[in-house]
Amino acid sequence: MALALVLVLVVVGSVLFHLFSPWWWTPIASNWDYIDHTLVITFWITGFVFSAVVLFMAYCVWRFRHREGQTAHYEPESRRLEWWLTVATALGVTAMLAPGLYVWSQFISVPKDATEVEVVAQQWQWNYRLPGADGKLGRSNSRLVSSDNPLGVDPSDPNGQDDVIVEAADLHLPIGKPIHVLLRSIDVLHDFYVPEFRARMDMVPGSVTYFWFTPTRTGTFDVLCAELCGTGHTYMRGAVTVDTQEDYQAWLQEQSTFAQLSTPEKVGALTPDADRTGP
Ligand SMILES: [Cu+2]
Repeated sequence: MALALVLVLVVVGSVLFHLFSPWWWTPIASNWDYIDHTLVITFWITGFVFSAVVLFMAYCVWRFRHREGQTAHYEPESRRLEWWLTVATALGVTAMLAPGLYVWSQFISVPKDATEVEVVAQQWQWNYRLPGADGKLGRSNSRLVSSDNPLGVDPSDPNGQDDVIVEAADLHLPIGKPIHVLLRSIDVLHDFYVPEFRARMDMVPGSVTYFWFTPTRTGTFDVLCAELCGTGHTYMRGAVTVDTQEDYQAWLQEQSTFAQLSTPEKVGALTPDADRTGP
């Protein structure tokens, strides 16, 4: 009897813990509320099944408790029960998988008007590259990586000359514009993760992975590496700031292009007549 009661309390306690838990997602800052919905659906299904199974166990412990003179029936098979359980399980698994597949197809279907932003990971820092005035990122190759060319931008590609290079510093993005995130690594596996964006993706040396999102809220958010990448993994932190359009432009003006970094005397002026000194 006590055991049945404990099982019931486990269910009640788990549900209450879920409802009153202080741990929940950080407030969302992107268009991916679909991802939150899929998690809620999974919570409902797994929560329902967990409660049903444990309550059924409690019921059995109570209903079929030891009684003098009572013996168990031997019933190795029940076709009806097997069918019923197979169909119910298949429906439950489908209900958990289908929303995820739907979200995934959206996650990798980049809108045509999205701006490309490249994230380049290395042990143990985050670098970024934004297309310059031409709106195009130049070719890159990790064989070209050097101290003067930390992201391995191909100097022979004219599209790359005006690319904005952000090395080991914070990324800024304008609010409300879709961003096509291209992910590269120049050494080992990393994973670009900003919890508020509800988006992350592994970065695989030798290939370019991608996803897209639209920032929906201004603020500064942590960038985490979500793939164990060596002894400095836990320190591989960064920040991305979502700005209003004006703040974003102001930040952009202070960044250096690939051409400027290659010819150090010109560093610091995106526009030739900018009335400022370089970083
Ligand atoms: Cu990493």
